[in-house]
Amino acid sequence: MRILRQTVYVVGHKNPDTDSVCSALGYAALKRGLGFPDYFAARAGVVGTEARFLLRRFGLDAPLYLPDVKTKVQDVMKTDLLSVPMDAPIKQVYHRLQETHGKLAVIQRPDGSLGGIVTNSDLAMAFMGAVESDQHYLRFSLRTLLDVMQGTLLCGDIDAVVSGQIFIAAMSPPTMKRFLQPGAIIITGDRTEAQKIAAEVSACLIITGNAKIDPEVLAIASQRNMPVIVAPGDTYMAVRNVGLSRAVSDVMNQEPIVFAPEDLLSDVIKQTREARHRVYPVVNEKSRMVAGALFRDDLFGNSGRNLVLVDHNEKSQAVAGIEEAKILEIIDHHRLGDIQTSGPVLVRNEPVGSTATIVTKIARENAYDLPGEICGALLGAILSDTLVFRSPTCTDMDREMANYLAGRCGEDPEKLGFEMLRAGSEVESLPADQLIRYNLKEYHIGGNRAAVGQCEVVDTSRLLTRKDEILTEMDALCQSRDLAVMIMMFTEIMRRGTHLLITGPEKALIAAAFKQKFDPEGFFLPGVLSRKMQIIPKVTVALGG
Ligand SMILES: [Mn+2]
Repeated sequence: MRILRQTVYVVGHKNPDTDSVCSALGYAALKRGLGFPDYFAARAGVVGTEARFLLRRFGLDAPLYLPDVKTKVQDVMKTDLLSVPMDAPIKQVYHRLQETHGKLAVIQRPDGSLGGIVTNSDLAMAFMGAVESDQHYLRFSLRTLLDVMQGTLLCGDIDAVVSGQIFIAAMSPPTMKRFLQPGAIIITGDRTEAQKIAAEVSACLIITGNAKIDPEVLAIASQRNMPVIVAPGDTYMAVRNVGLSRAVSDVMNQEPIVFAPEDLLSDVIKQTREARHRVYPVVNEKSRMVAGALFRDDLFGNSGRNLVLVDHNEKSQAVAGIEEAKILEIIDHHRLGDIQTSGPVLVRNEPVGSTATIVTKIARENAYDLPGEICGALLGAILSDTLVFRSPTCTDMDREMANYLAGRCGEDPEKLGFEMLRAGSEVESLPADQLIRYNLKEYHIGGNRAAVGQCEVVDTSRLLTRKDEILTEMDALCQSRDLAVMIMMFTEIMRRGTHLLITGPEKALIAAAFKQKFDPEGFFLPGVLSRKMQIIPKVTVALGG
């Protein structure tokens, strides 16, 4: 799909959990249903097994994968370009540029690849060059010349390409003989003597004013297979038209600076600081086909991609390149973090158990009936975030919206919830490096960085047999991301508690926050199920945020 500027992406956080995936789908569907066709669900990472189960169950496609939202050349380039073949006469190119109010013509080779570009100023320069030079050497295709001059070919091969010095036979025959070089292109009127000299030595004879040609002259020319053209208009017009019949490839810029559609706009701005051309062609890297053109005016002042953030509001959790994007709305149920916007934003943040609850609420406020399959996905998201209504984050509002959605999609919440959690617990078999990143969120607290991962598991003790391997990966992540602390939560819904593993320079501080002495084995916290409500506030206090 081609990415259009007006498209609005509804996107959840990195390492998207079920709520992020389904709320994005739900809110995009709601917006489209309310008459905004440009809203599309996106995701900043891989869909987890739990969300995959829901998508399969309700026959939904995963949101569009959006690894970053940095502005690319394809977001701002123009695609309605004038493109002409290599042999188009410059007269035609000039007229088409005027008609289309264009500033640029793209010259395409027969295979569609870029031959070069021509701007209005290139055309002007070509003329000035011709005026200022004392060499009047030209090359053109006979077919093109006839077309431009509206002339008639009396003899010669129409497919020929003619080249030579332009010579106006205005002088008397003896003077003409003195100046004329063999192989010239001669333009003259109804002057039989001059025509005759031309037929003997020149490369091409152009007779103006639709004048008659002497049969003897034509016989000589035919014998030499030399092109003879009769054209309307006076000699001045003929001379101009010969100049305008030149192929555009003769005057084009053959080696313009080009960019690819995927190039980052920020890189382009850096690279063009010196060159400062008015326009750059955009060419597909593989096919070499012309995709568009980037005008200097397009480089600046664009507001980036349009986003609605769901299920997060912190920069560290947002899709890469968020600083270049334009945030239109935030719909979330987490603490307010550090995101800054350039303009006012609609923010809807409610202390409920899931973003899907808020999305459902907005749909009902607008009296809009979400499609059944979207209701199923939103129900799954509420069940996932509230651990089937058992998390302390679960509110009456979550239950109310879940019951409404269950009625609309015909599912039993408890049954769907546990089926989904079972499908999601495949996470236990992931390699340790993937396991810790599976549902990981990063926080900037005070001047510190902290990361907290959470996995819902069926049997914590079985997973803890891999503790050493998991701690090694956690340590490595601490190092590479310069984290003050990294916490893994292994939440067991049946036992209604969470086992914590902690690494990082501030691990003892975090253990103390939970009234524990640090132990590499970690510790089990009965009743703790929620990262947001039961872990993050303590981490925030401990790290002095
Ligand atoms: Mn959520």
